[in-house]
Amino acid sequence: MTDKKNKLVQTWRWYGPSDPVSLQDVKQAGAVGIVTALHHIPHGEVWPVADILERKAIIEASGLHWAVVESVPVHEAIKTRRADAGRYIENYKTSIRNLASCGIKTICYNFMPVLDWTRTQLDLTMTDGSKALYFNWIDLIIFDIHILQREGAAADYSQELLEKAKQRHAGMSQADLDDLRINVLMGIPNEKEIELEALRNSIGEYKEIGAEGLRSNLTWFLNEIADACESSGVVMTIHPDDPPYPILGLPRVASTKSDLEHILKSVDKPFNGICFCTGSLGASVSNVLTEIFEAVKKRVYFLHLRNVTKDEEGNFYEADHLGGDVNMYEIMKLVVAENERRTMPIPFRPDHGHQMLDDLQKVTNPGYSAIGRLRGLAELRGLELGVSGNY
Ligand code: CS2
Ligand code: MN
Repeated sequence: MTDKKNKLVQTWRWYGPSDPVSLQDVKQAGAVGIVTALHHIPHGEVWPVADILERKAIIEASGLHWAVVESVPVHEAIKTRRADAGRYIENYKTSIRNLASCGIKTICYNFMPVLDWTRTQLDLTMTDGSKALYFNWIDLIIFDIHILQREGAAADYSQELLEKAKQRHAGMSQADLDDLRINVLMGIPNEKEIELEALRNSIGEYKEIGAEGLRSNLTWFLNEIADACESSGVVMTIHPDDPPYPILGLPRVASTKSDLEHILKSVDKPFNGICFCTGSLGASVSNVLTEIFEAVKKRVYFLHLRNVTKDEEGNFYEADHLGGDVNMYEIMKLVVAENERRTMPIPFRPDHGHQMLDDLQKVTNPGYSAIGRLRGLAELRGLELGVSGNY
């Protein structure tokens, strides 16, 4: 008998056969698990077993395994609990069972209204010449007021920020504004982009629902899928809001320690878990990540380890994995300790990375180029080994 301790499972997000990063690249980066989704299935429709098996076979033919599904998107009808939400719940449950029948049992999802992560710039140049994703409040205000033209938007911002936005806007060309629109609306690669008009309508809908309404819709969703998850052994991991505060008048329910504790308590069953994303949670000036991890760790089934650097205004850019405001060493110590007491080791991925080296000349998915993530994964792997001594 050996008493070998668990190591974290090193994973990599792969967007499927159309991803410019190949499975062989992933192997060379040293990952063993794949995080992927069937992006060709429209949101809300059932994921057929045949499609799941096909994707699984491609992954396994490369000597990798499908570790986590990110994401099975939660349809807007469920988040807003529209009259036809029941149909989408049934479809979601079928997808859960289908995935489980193929042996894929960890699902990541988010409960952010309409938009997945939001950034105002996708190519902020770092001092070393690499490019990072960036969120800037002044640009968001310009988007909100001048591009989206959301009713009552100005009331959400301080006079000081509004004045700065006014000045910056005065110096912007139409091309600058077009870029800003594209950047803000851009999200996860392979996912359909939302039109401004549709976004405006959704914002109106969520205004009625509010944070409390959204919270209870999440509880309802989790209760509805509980049986499907428990009977098939699937765990659900909610990804935190990114950024972790309300934007564009949209409510947020997964941004803070108390949000996450509330989610776990609201449906207090092991299947109801968390994707602990240090980059998303770390973008808030008030989140203390080590405290959040300690509070929710028993139900963390998936980790996104990435870093951010913030300024006093709350703007942030995505920093090197071991270089930003999140003390990754402190986090890793807690993660390693938790992972060692698990029966099943926890999968993690480097989440995003900088566009750098040869990738600067390539067309890449923002945040998802190969080399920056390879660097991130390598640093995190070394950090884990250094912390655990588990060679
Ligand atoms: C991801 C998330 O690319 C990313 O930042 O970490 O946006 C994640 O894919 C979804 O929110 C999960 O549903
Ligand atoms: Mn993440």
